[in-house]
Amino acid sequence: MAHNVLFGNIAQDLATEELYKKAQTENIETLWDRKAALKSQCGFGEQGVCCRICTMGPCRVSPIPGKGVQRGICGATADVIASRHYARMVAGGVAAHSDHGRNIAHTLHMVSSNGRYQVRDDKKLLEVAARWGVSVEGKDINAIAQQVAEMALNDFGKPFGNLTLPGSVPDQRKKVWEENKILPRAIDREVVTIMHATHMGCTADAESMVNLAMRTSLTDGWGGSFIGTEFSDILFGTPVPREIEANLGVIQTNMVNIVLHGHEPVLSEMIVLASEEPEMKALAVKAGADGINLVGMCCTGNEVTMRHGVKIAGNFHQQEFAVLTGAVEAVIVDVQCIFPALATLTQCYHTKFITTSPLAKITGAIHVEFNEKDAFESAKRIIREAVENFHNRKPEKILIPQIKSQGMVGYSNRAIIGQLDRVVNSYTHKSGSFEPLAQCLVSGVLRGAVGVVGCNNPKVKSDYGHIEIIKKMIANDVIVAVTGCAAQAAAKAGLLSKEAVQYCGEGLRKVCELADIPPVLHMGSCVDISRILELVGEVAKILNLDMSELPVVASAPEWMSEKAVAIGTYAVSSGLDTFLGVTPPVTGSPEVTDILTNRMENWVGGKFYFETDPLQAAEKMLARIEEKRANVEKLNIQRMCVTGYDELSPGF
Ligand code: XCC
Ligand code: SF4
Repeated sequence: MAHNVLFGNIAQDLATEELYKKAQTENIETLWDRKAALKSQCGFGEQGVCCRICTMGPCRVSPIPGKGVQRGICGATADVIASRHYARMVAGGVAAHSDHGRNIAHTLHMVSSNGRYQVRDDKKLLEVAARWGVSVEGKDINAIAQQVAEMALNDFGKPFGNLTLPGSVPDQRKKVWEENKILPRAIDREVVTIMHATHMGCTADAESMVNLAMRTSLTDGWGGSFIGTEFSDILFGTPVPREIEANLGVIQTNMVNIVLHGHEPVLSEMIVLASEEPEMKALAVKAGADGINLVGMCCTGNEVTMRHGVKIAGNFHQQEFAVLTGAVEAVIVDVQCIFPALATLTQCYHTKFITTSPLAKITGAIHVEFNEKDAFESAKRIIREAVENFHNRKPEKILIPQIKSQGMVGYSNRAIIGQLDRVVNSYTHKSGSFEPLAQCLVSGVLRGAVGVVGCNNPKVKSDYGHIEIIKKMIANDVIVAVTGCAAQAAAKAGLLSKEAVQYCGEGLRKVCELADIPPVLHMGSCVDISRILELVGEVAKILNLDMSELPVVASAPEWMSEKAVAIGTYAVSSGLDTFLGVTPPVTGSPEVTDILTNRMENWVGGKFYFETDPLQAAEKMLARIEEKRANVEKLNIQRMCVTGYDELSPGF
């Protein structure tokens, strides 16, 4: 295997760089080597102009007018081909997020007072029950939970009517959706509609194709993902702020190290519970270790760090590097974002690679199926596999980079409101709302807000895009919410710590000090972008504006997955400009490019920006935020006596 990627060029964080060197010495292949081996990637694929929808093809058409083949065998143009491909990416992403949500709903349906799955957040359940119109009078908490779960499960495939939308969607936004015919119907129905419309011989009009994709994407953000987040909070607790550590340095020499990787909290929650059992600890000690050290990766990592403070080993690009430490007894995965490469890589070490979901079996992995009905026993079985593996370690192969950072996680919306309330005089300020935040935006103390989300992608040096953009935002008084692998990049860079106020502009620094928050708020996993939607929707409602009028934008600097395309599309459809640091495969179609980066704004008030240079992207984001500030600055909000925030809102 050729290792022709230069040291210093693969990742922003030094732990990964250190382990990449180890990989080179041991002649172990990583994603970077496989990327280099591909040499140049397929230009047709990259521009979205290769169609394989029927077997008359594959047809690759030329993106250059008048040059090369202009149409597929059926006559489909580059615009048709690229738009269909884009819509299928959206459908793939929506399916993944929403099926995750569905699984959580099924788990909620299993709650009982003496079982392993219980209602942990009654308050949240009652709020959610109200939204689904479930009457709670005289009902036992488990019965309410089951009925809520049933309502939600039925929403996935209901034959008539529209998605049950959360109350946070402003009326103005609903109107925009109605006018554009993108008010979503049932979740599964929209995904199926895309699969149908993109079938050979259906939609052959780019505008109409993108329109269908927009409607479908909304079932993710405001449907499947929303359900995923809310029901996880009911089942496992709504996150509260807590301090954590992040980066590969959280792996410990003298412990049984278990990496939890994937997305759904259903299994990982049980593993956390089971690992705390004295019986499991004793087993680890008997095996010669000091105990069990759970560490998280990707979104499963985000779920358990938000609720239990489980340390973050790293994000998407670090999954192989965790194994390369030689000190990981088991990588336990559920679904999504799992490299099949782990199967061969783990064979070079003592590490067990354990798949648990029938949806994500991987050749070469050990499959220990996780069964919710016997969740705790399944979890213990899986932990036992790891503990029994401890004695197989090869000390000469161990290298744990001593690199980690501290930071805060756990900023659910309830937690954010709690922080805001701490400094507010409760007799005038409606406590329990985002009002102070809205005020800070209006006064200009905060210039705006941005959600930085998404993956790593070897087209970008790992974490470089995330970190440059976040730093530029906070320096300019723009508060940042992060989720997914972007959140973990921020954690590793120390940007989730309260000390990160040193990088902030004056206004943001004051807000953070008063509310006792870091300038970059870890709001969870990628399905938890629903928390960001909820926050933006609620702030818009307070100001009686549409979401598209707020100085708020979204950014996915290093995205790679179909889920990210779904997210970007629902963010734009919700009115938020979305800056993509990796160009989506549509540029072979002048029309689709124009729709995404231009026409969409006329439809829904937001659009995509393709900008691969993070510094340029940051400039454009700030310019757009300043432009949108005009909408909030003209608001003549009655001055509210808000102690603490007073000095921040001198204009009121
Ligand atoms: Fe996966 Fe959610 Fe992307 Fe990370 S950020 S690589 S999708 S784990 Ni969602
Ligand atoms: Fe080619 Fe048309 Fe078939 Fe696509 S649908 S593979 S463009 S013939």
